[in-house]
Amino acid sequence: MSYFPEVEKPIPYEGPDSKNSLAFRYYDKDREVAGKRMSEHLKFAVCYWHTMRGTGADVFGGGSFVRPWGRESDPIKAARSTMDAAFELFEKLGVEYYCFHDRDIAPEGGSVSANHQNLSAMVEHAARRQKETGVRLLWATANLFSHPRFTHGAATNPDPLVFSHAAAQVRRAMDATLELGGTGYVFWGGREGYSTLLNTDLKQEREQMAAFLHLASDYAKSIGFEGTLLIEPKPMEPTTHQYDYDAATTIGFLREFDLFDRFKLNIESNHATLAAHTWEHDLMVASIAGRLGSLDINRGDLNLGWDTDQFPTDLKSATLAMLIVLEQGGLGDGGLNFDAKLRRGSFDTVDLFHAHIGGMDTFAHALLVAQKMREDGVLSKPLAKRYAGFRETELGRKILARETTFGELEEAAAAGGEPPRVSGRQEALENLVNDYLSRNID
Ligand code: XUL
Ligand code: CO
Repeated sequence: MSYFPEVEKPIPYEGPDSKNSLAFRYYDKDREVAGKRMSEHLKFAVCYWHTMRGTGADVFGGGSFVRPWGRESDPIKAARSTMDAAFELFEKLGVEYYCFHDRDIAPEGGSVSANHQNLSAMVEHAARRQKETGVRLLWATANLFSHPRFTHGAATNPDPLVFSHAAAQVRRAMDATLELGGTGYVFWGGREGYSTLLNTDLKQEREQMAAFLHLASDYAKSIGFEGTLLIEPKPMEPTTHQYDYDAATTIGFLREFDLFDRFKLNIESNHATLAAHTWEHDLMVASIAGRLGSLDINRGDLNLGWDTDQFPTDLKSATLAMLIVLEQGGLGDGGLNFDAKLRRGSFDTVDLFHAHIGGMDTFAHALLVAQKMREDGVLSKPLAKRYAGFRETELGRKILARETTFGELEEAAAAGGEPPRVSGRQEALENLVNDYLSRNID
């Protein structure tokens, strides 16, 4: 049976002038860009939770989506039809990866062993579908936030028994990732934070979180998982304050608890904006520390203060992101996971296609613009010029090498006199970026 009869064949590439809403304008997977195929630069992953399990529910009302999958009363049968629909969607979209939480693909069983059994059954089903289609697992994760036992946190819960349940879940989710050939494993600390400091031992909760991450990384090593372990920062929601607030905070935490070499970061656009940063800010902070591993692509709404998880359509933001990704030589094991959901009013299954096509085209277009900007040195040339003093003068080199003293610098200041005033040319650079964004790319 087909779950998406409205899309008969895989979405074709038709070029920028196409008027077909079910075609790509920019995503031409085999096109070579900077020595790699577009699909290698852009390892898109469909996100199982929003795309397959999303209902359109919001805080004011229940689901508005009626899906032809997952309707069977037997939970495992429902999970199977959901997975069959998922793989049909992946193939028709031409997306080569997917991401899931354990509970997205397998239902709660009511006990540790029943949960494990359900997950194993669904991993077996997924392995079959992966083999048939060639679609691969980008990363998996454990849902440590929906079950009521995690109300006060998982690893940072005041009860060690809850900590143990979280460990049991992550253990099996890691086993599943390994079995399915996943190249990453993500930790998003949805409830690892507090709602009030009045009842929170902040010092201990951070220590618990570090202990959990050490245990998880040791376990990954013990089973021979060679993929990347990723932490996904977010400042708040559902907690008032989440410990992995943003890239800088998370990197500081990793250094403080001797975890720096074991984890990279998965940076989500809407999480960065919730932290009052631009996405490129958090990407840059992660990248310069050598810790940028993967991207969750979506966008927020500037008029709303929450995680709206809209599909990414902002070419400028995507281009600035791709500049950073290209500069660090790609994402390695990582990819671009659509952590994005349809609006409540977009309830047709074909809306899923429009949404993903738009997102893929946005990043494909962005990749082309970013590469062109790099070739032309649009930002790198003025940047090199702006900091030339630190590279090209004895004074600058000695400061960076920490081979000078305040005494010596006072002498340099007195001898050099008043420094020349140099404009930052912000507006000119903004205009240049706009110029590249609006050019025809061929
Ligand atoms: C929530 C969020 C998560 C993680 C995976 O805001 O982004 O879905 O990506 O747990
Ligand atoms: Co996310």
